[in-house]
Amino acid sequence: MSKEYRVAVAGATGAVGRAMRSILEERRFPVKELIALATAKSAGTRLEYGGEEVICRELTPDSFKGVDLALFSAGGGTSLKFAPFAREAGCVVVDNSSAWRMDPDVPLVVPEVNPDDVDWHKGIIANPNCSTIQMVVVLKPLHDEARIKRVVVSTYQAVSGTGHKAVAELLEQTPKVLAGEPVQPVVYPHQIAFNCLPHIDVFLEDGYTKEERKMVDETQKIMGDSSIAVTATCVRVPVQNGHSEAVNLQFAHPLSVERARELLAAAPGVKLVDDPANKVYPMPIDASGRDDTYVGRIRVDPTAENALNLWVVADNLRKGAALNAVQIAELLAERDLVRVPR
Ligand code: L14
Repeated sequence: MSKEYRVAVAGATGAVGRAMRSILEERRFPVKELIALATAKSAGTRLEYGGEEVICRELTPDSFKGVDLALFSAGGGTSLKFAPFAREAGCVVVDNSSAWRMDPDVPLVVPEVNPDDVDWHKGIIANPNCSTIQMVVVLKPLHDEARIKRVVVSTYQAVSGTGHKAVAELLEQTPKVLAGEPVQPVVYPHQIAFNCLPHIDVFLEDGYTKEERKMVDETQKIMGDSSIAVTATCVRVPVQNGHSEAVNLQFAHPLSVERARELLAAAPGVKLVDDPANKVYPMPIDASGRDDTYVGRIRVDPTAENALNLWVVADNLRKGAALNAVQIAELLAERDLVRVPR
């Protein structure tokens, strides 16, 4: 008999929380009981799991008694405050916020890249940033072959990453702008319909945004190589779901386009979609709702030695968040690590 677990989802009513519930179901994670947790405001919300009604409860310090595993996606402040209560109660946390990612005692895991980092968890495992996850699944096989020295990435990020309210804001602004009516931005600082905002998360002292900083720090931590230089520009675009990235890579050793395609075609979690002659390349409308990370437009950058350009697209709510978190949970279950080491 394989084990079954009591699994909590904290932030159950959010965009990622909803995806976590459906992905646990889809992948038949061994859930004995699903506990839906959210803020007091959402407590009482009727949700469904495995064909049965689940009533959302308020997240409190006592929420984790008898719970084996908690998937958190309720914002950094909530994770900082409540993950320690979970761990105290013997409940392992997979946290989707940025709160714990760079803590040296917390593994930061993308199962296709650094699965063995789950082995040293102390009760909390962090799920990386959406833009970082889809980039590193593509970088990993190329790095193993030709060693990446430098990454220059620009992102084209969908509004769903910010949550339901941001999706609604894009959908509401679009017909208004078409009708020539004024729009009132609420979630974003500026109009998002028919626009691009080079601003995701907060600005830091050095002029970069925190989203850009996360891509640098998290890439090095996940790849286990702080010699990889990364520089990022993160941009919000009026796409509903699915992040895209233009990635420029410089390698220590030569890597042909043909060999890169071969490596990526064989890489776990990656699908090569690269047939420009037939107008075939990855797009967010195709990646949305899917699990793989799509890569195409692979070509030589003739302006530097051993350099390639490519284009990466994935569903930011799935591989960028909920799916990766559930894959971490699966790794923990496989390795019998759904317990807090004492
Ligand atoms: O997990 O798209 O660090 O507004 C923070 C920004 C998640 C996406 C994170 C967005 C991100 C979010």
